[in-house]
Amino acid sequence: MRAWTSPDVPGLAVADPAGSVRVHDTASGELRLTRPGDVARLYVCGITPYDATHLGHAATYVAFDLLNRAWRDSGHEVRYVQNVTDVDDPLLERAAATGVAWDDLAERETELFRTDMSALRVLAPDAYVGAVESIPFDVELIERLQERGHVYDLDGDLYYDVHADPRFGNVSRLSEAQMLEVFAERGGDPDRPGKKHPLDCVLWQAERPGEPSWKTALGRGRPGWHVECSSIAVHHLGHDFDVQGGGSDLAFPHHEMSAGHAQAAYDGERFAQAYVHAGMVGYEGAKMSKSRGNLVLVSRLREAGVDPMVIRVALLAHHYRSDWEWTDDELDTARRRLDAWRSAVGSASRAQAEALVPAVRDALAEDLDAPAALAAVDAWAGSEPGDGSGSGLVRDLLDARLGILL
Ligand code: 5CA
Ligand code: ZN
Repeated sequence: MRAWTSPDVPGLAVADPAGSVRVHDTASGELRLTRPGDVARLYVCGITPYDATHLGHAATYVAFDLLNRAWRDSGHEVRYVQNVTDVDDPLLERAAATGVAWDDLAERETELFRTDMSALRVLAPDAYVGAVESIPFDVELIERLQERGHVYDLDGDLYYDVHADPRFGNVSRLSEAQMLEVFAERGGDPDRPGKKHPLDCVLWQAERPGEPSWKTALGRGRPGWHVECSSIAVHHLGHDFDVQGGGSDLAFPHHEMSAGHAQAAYDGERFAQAYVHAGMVGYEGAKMSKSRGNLVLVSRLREAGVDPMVIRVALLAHHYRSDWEWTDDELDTARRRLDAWRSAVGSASRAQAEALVPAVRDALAEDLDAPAALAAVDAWAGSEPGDGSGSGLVRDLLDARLGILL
């Protein structure tokens, strides 16, 4: 599927001597030094395109954009893969409820997402992959699971035996009791009669009347949600890639199951080295979510004339891992900040710029601490004006590392 066009990223005239990034890994509960090989490999779970991009989505994609930019600035080539869940229950339900064809809805909202990501200067993935176009890879992975005896049939639907992967539970580090508390609200069906274990999840759903289906070696049907990300990641990145990312609501069941499928199908080969999760953005007292409808949409703000760089600064003002609540004064604060930077940049001295470079890099190297990076930029903007010899470097730094165009 077509991605969006990436903005250019300026190379910084000052090399990054440290060149390493530590991120919080949910699976170990610790900060982990990422040690990408020649190519850093990143998978970030993409949208389910049944409604427009809200600020929670945007915050998550901006967070992983910081990681992408940090790796690139420190000399790594990055291979970035993102999916689009362009067929799944919530999309089909919304399409039916609004009388729109499911594929038209998916295409329309995916296109809006592309426009929003471009406006926010989020670097595009190298492979932007739809669930529908990946069905042959899902089938291949499910067949491997079948050959290893990890799949059972329930009235034509294929279920995954959740204990097939001995490392089950290691991603989210939840007890099975805790898993059961959230499984149903996150797409699971713990109470379906006939399942061998309540946490088993569907790999392949047989054709239902009125729903789209595809004819495959598994029969007519459509893939379950988790296998989509297992097969796309394995196909486009291989096993043991550097970072699997998404919002914290994906740690369980989605990332746990995706990892389990890929590990069980490939005889225990590790799926990803680290699992990184962004906190949830709330609004009006609850997690911002398409299903609840308490949304602040990026596209609405843009239509109202808000500078996308103001939105980006507002998002970066919160550490990616924290849960936080959007309030209407976020934009004013961000606008004042950006105005101060824009009026100071013309008079940055070379010495000030050279001091700001490591301050921003060091903040981001330590678990993508954007608020600390922004505080360093504020401190520079509030210092004595210089001769303007450093303005190019400051502009490049904010552009390359923070995605902010002054
Ligand atoms: N298509 C699946 C992933 S394969 C999906 O979760 N789609 S989504 O549209 O529901 O969410 C897209 C991304 O935004 C996910 O990483 C999700 O964790 C994140 N996200 C959703 N709501 C919020 C929120 N309120 N705050 C922060 N991130 C969020
Ligand atoms: Zn996913």
